[in-house]
Amino acid sequence: MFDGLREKLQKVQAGFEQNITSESGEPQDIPPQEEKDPNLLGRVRVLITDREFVISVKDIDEPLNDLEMVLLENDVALPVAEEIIAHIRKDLTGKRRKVGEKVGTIVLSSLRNALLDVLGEGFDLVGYIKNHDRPVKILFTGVNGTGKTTTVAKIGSFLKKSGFSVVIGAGDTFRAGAREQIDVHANRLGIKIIQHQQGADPSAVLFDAVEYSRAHHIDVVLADTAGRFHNRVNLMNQLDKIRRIMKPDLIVYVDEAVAGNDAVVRAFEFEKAVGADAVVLTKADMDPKGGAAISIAHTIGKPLMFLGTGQGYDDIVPFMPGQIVDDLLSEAA
Ligand SMILES: Nc1nc2c(ncn2[C@@H]2O[C@H](COP(=O)(O)OP(=O)(O)O)[C@@H](O)[C@H]2O)c(=O)[nH]1
Ligand SMILES: [Mg+2]
Repeated sequence: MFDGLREKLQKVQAGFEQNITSESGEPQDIPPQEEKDPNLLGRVRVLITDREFVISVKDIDEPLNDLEMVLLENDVALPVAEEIIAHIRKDLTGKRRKVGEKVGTIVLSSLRNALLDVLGEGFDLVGYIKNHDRPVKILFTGVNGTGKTTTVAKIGSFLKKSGFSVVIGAGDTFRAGAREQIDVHANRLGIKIIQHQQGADPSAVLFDAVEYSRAHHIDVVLADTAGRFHNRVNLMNQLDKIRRIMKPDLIVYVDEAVAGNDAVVRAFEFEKAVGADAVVLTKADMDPKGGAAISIAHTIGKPLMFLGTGQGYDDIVPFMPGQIVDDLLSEAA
């Protein structure tokens, strides 16, 4: 996951270290009168070891430019890349570095904080469900083929393993074969599914799924829907109707990490049009860049909840910003 970006970040870190180390030079000369007096030798040593380097703008300008290029080349949205750069510039400029203190440690911690700042806090779905009236109704939306249906199945499996009862509403009544696809997933996972005929009104299906869940004291309703683009008026109106009738507690926008900046732009448009409370990015396993994962929460102001990491039911991980950043900044592939 995000291997290309990880590799490039290593190089940028090395660039920072090299520049700061060489540009800062040696500590200033010892005052001559002290140097001549052998009795003062002890005191002078202390002065040297206590001396600090001050990191200046010119030490970091070039590696910061390199970092910005790396971020942009890896699909990080421009405003987000700029925010990261500004954060590090502010943090490092004028920073005092003691003789003997490693440049790498300072740079790493600054880069780490800058990334954490834009990644947000993630979304604890299990915690949310525990503190919420039942059933918790979760509506999944997004464009075609990004992995909504697979994500519904994965999250169903994840929630079942976390001890919750789950019902799936087969709200994609539009695409041929969609009902069968979700039906197969639900059966394999032993999850109850509510479905109507192909072509039926998805609002009616999802309303039934909610009613069923109420009657049977189910914890969570997962509502799959047909893919749609935000500029297709009819389909967006249909989504609006689903929202009014089903009254979801959470709207989850699903897109694929590999779509990079397109995913970020689409998420922004969906958020504006129908709202979104959280985001799932699928196919992170196929994404060497990581730009969408880094940019999406900051751009739309909604947390990233899960990353999809493969085609199996267990290939989904709750988005943990600290873990992602540690992973990105570690040397291990
Ligand atoms: N590699 C990979 N493939 C995924 C992931 N999530 C979904 N897919 C695949 O993407 C394709 C489309 O998924 P689907 O759930 O039908 O998308 P939908 O049209 O949005 O419902 C399927 O072949 C899935 O197996 C993921 O996290 N990683
Ligand atoms: Mg689907």
